[in-house]
Order: sequence, then C-alpha cells, then structure tokens
Amino acid sequence: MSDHNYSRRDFLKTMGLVAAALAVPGCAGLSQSLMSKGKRPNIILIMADDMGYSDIGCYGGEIRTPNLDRLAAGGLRFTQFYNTARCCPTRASLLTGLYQHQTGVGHMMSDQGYDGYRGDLNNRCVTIAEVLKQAGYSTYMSGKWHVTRHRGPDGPKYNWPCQRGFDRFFGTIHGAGSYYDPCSLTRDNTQIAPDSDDFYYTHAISDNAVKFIREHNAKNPFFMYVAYTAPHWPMHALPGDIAKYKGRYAGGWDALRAERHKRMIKMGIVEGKWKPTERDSRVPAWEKAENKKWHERRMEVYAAMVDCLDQGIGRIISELRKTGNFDNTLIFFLADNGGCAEEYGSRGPIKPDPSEEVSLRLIDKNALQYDMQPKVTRDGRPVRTGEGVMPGPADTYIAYGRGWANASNTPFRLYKHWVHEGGIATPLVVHWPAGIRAQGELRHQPGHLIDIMATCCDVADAAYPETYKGNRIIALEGKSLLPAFDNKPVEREALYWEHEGNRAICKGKWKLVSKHPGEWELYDLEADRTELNNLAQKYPQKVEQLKAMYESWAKKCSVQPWPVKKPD
Ligand SMILES: [Ca+2]
Repeated sequence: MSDHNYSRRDFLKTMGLVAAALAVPGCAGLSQSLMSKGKRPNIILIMADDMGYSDIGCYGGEIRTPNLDRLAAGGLRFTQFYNTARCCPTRASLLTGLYQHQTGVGHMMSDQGYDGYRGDLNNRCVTIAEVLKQAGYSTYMSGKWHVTRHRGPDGPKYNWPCQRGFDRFFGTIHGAGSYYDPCSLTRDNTQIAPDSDDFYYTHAISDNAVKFIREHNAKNPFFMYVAYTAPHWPMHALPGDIAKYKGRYAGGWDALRAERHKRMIKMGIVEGKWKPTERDSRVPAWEKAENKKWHERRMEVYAAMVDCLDQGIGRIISELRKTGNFDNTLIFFLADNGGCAEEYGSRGPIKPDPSEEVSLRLIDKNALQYDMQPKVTRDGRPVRTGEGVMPGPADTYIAYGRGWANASNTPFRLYKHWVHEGGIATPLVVHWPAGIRAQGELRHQPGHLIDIMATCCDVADAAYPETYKGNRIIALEGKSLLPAFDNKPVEREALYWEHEGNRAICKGKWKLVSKHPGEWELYDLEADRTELNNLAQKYPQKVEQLKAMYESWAKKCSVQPWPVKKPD
C-alpha cells in the first residue's frame, strides 16, 4: 500500500472519526468539518540532546523516566527511527522536513562557502512553525535553537525563532552551555541573564513550556517545540536528582550494557538474533578501569539530567490535563543524536589547579553570559575541568565519556557524529489518545526526522507550501507517519545520511554505510541491525546499486566532499 492512497481520511476512518466529522451539517469536506469543530490536535515535539537509544525506561534503560514510560504505555514506540547524528543538522532537518544540506545547515554553524554549508537556515525551506502558523496554529518554542550562525545579542535575528514562525520563544540560540548560566539565553528577541540564583536550564525550559500551555488562547490549536539540552555535556544536575542514582553504576559499563540489552530484547525493542556489539576497544573493561568513583559520578549525573528532563515532561503533561488538552495533543519525543563519546573537559590535570589561588573577574548578576564554558560562576567560584573533577555543580564542566556513551547506545556501534546505528538511532515515543487507538505497541517501520513535518502537515490539515514569502520552497522529503500509527507501511524509496564525510543509505532491509575516511560496508538490518556482518564482498552489485543512489542523492542535496574546501 502506498502512502499516496492511504490518506488522512483512511486514517480517520480507521479511528471511526469520519462518520462523525461528515455528519456536521454544512461542511464541504472532512478537513473543513474537523477544522470548524476545532478537532485538529495540538502538537508538542520534545527532543533530548545527545541521548542514547537505550537510556530511557521504555527503551530498556534503568534511568527513571516514569512520564515517558506512561506516554509509551498509552501510545507507540518506534524502534527504527533516525536522526542525523549531530545537533545542528538534526534541528535543521527536523524543523523543515528536508535533509540538512538542503536547508543550508549541511554541517555546523559556520559559512563554508557553499549553499549547503552556510551555517544558517536558507529561504528555500520553511519551518514546521511557519507552516502551522499559516494554518491557524499558535506556535511556541522552549529550548535550544542552534540553526543560525548569528548567536550574539544583536543578531542579526532574521533566523531566530520568532522570525522563523514562532510566536513566543524562550531558550538559547547557541548549542551548548552551562545549565546554571547558559550563553545566548533569550526571551523572544532579547538576550537575558538567568533570572534567579537557583536557575537550572532544564527546569527553566519545562517552566516556560508549561507557561505557554497555560497562557494559550484555547480557541485555536498550538504547536510547541520543546528542545531540551539535557543530557548534552557539561554534566550538570541538581543534588536531589543525583542522589537518586548514588551507587547505581558501581557495577560499571559492561554490566550496564548487558542488563540493558537483556531488557531491550524482552521488550521487543531489539531482536535477540542481533549479536550484541563488543565493548568499544578504546574503553577498558570495568574491572580494569581506574578512578571508578569518578566514572560512576559522571554517569550518576548523566542519569540525573535525563531524570530531570522526564520530570519536566511530567509537568507538561499535567498542564495539558489541567487545560483539557491531553487527549487531543499529539506528543512526539526523540533525541537529536546518539550518546556522545567526546571527552570534553575530562582529560588531563584539573584546571585551574585547586591548590593555586586564581584571580577571577566576576560577572554582574544582570550581565549577559557570552561564554559557552564560563570561567567563573556568578557567585565567584572558578569553573574546573579535568580528570577527577566530580561533576554536577556549576563550578564544573566535563562530559560523561566514552565508556558510558558506549552503554547509552546499547547494543549498537559508534556514537554521535557517525552514521552507524549508534549515531543515528533514536527512541521515538508518540502519544495521541484522540488519534491513535493502539496503546503500548511497537512500530518497526523505519522513519526519519524528515517525516515529522509531513506528519504535522497531515494531522493539522496544513499544506506544505510551494512558495513562502515570495521564495520557491524545496519539495518536502519526508513522508507522513500516519499509516505507521495505524501499523501500515510507510512507502518510500530510501533514507540517506551524510555528516562530516560519514555516509549511509537505507533501502528496505539494506544499509550501505561508511566512516570517513573508509570503505563502504553493507548490512542486512533485518538479520543484523548491530552491523557486525559486513556483506559488501558478498553482494558487490547491491553495493554498486546503493552507492549510485547515494551519489545521486548527494548531488541533488548539494553535499560537498569532506572536509569541505573553501571555493576558489
Ligand atoms: Ca546533540
């Protein structure tokens, strides 16, 4: 069955809604009648930052995520959903329904001289907010933006959220920072300092999301994008949340990978026939690891960050219930890339050296924070990095490291940045009681960020535009997930990835993938989703066929060879 003949009407029919909708007198068509009855759902798109496939409870993790688990129990979990392996490209693709190079954010936030690599959303794409706003939705955003190279307080602001379709915005323009004192903190179009001494960014994102729901004019539906920065480095969490995980990781990363894998098989998230990957060869066996208390603490804080994010989702849900919006709100939850193996701030001696006096320039309470990694806390303590720094508080700035990232991505290979499954596989929890009958079911249909725009347009009866503000808009790449909600296939030719020269194409059960620099590898994902049995030698024709498709996609999407060379 093709998605062309599986329409929104078929979907609603399955839900028993068509008869009711058509029974409204005086309505010319289904969409009109639903619109006049105000039946279009609110949509909330929630994203975590640098979180692995197996971290949350409903995907096999031990981290306490009761609110996400309840959404999963009342909705759907997709087991083969994909992002683009990194912050900026994922956000560009998610917001527009296109591949990131098509939007001008083919890499990160600098202008590398080519249309696909401007570090700034172009005017040949539209955001979900721009499309839904035209269709009568109110549009809100709380959290991390990261799709423009202009992050200073004076902009230019043409690519800030309020100029790209959002009615209201609270969050950060840049991609990382202290949770106690984030750089580029912004309300609407004005950069601000944290407004309280106990500011903590994850809570602030949740507070503002709740506030937007509370203050929403209920006559029209709303779209809200909640882009948490947790659990991206630095490992910053509140003492009460960290305490919940005290000692939980004393068994180490090998035991953690094994227990998660067992639960994932039992839940049906992964198949028992897929061989688990070995521990990353650069990570020592846990019994041989040095500095265990420090390693444990890094993972305790990571877990606390995810826990806190889930608490925020709980508060969003309870505000939806309070305002009578819970049943007809379509909620998506996903992560922007897999667990991150970067050892940011975690190598070498502790700096500044705790035994030496440091002279610090204090920052005024009302001054803007310009540094991604502040040198000093607002109350005057030096911010320390290095091996052995016990993370959590504001005067630390380190990552959780490779061993735990390896466990986050259980049972897959590699991490954020690569396009093997460990880099690009994400949970996708979907919850919409008024629109999805199934409860607690899994969906194995492959899907990608590009599908979220198509799905939003579909449920909101919004037309993806051919032109916007006088500019011709690139045709939508994604497919609506509505058939998958009803457990039908989502028909498409293939999915594609490119990030820093790492490349992949998925077509049916086949995945052709390469690291940069590196040879193409071929995997049968039905038999081997952990990518351990490279079939490239065995099926050279398949490799050639997929490679040709990849190359024609790369050309169409303005992908440049890596590393990108400045044009002459
Ligand atoms: Ca990220």
